[in-house]
Amino acid sequence: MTTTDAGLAGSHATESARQGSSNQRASGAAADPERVSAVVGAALEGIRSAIREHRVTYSEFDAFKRWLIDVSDTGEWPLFLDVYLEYEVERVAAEDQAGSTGTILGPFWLDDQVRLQSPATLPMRDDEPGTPFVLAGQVRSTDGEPLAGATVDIWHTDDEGWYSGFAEKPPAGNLRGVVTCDDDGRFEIHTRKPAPYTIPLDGPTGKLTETAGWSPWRPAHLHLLVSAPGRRTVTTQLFFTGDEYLDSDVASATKPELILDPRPTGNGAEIRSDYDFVLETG
Ligand code: MBD
Ligand code: FE
Repeated sequence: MTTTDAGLAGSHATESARQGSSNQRASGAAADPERVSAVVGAALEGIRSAIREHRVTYSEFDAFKRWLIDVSDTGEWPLFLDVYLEYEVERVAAEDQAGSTGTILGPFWLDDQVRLQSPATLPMRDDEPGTPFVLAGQVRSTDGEPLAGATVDIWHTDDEGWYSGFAEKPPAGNLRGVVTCDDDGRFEIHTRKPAPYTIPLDGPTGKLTETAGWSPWRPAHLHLLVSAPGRRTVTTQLFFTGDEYLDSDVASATKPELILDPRPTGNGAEIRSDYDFVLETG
C-alpha cells in the first residue's frame, strides 16, 4: 500500500467515525462520572501497571507520545481501535443478543451505497478480477418467519485486498451495495471472492504491529449489516474455509459459525455459499 493509500484509508474512516453513524449498536454515551472513573481508571491502571512491570524508560514514554500523535495525524484511530479493541466490545455486546452470530464492524463501512433488488450483482469493473462468488440465503425472525423487505448491506475488498473508498485503485462504490431481499426474505448476491487483507504497513498501526512481531493480516472476509424493520441489525462478517489467516486474524474477529465453505456452481469458475440470517426483535 502506498502512503497516499494509507492516508486516504485513515482520514475517510476518521470522518465517518466523527459522525458516530457507523456504530450500529450505539445506545447512549458514557457520561456518568462513576462509570467514567471506573472504566477510564481501570484502563489507565492497566497502562501504569505495564510501566511498572516492564520498567518503561523516558525514551520509551517519549516514543509512545510520538506514536499517539502520529495515529491522530494519519487518521488511523478508527483503524487502530477497530483492529485491537473492537472485538472485546463486540463480545460484551453479544452476551445478551439473540439471532445470528455477529462480529466487529471495522473501519471501512460507508453509508449511502447503491441500493439493489435481489438477485443482485454488486457494482464492479468490467474486468473485475477474482473468482465469481454468489452468496445466497434467507433472512428470518427468531420465530422462523421470513422477513420480507430485509436488507443486506455488504462490502468487501477486491481480489487484491483493496476497499473502495479507502484505496486509490478501486472506483467509488466498487463491491459495495445494499440489497433488498424478496418477499420471502431471500437474497442472492453476485460478486467476487475477496482476498486476505493486510492493514496498512506504512502507518503507525502497521508499524506497531510489525515492530511487535505480530501478523498484520486479516483472513479474506465479507462484511454484512443485515436489517429488517423492527429488528436489531446484525453486524457480521463471513470468512472462507482454508484461509491461511483464519487463526491469526489481527482483528481477532473470526468465529467458527462465520466460516463459509463455497461450492462450484458449474457455471465456469463460479462458487456459491448459502447462509441464512436470524434477526431478533429490536
Ligand atoms: C478491516 O478490513 C477490517 O474489517 C477490520 C475490522 C479492521 C481493519 C481492516
Ligand atoms: Fe474488513
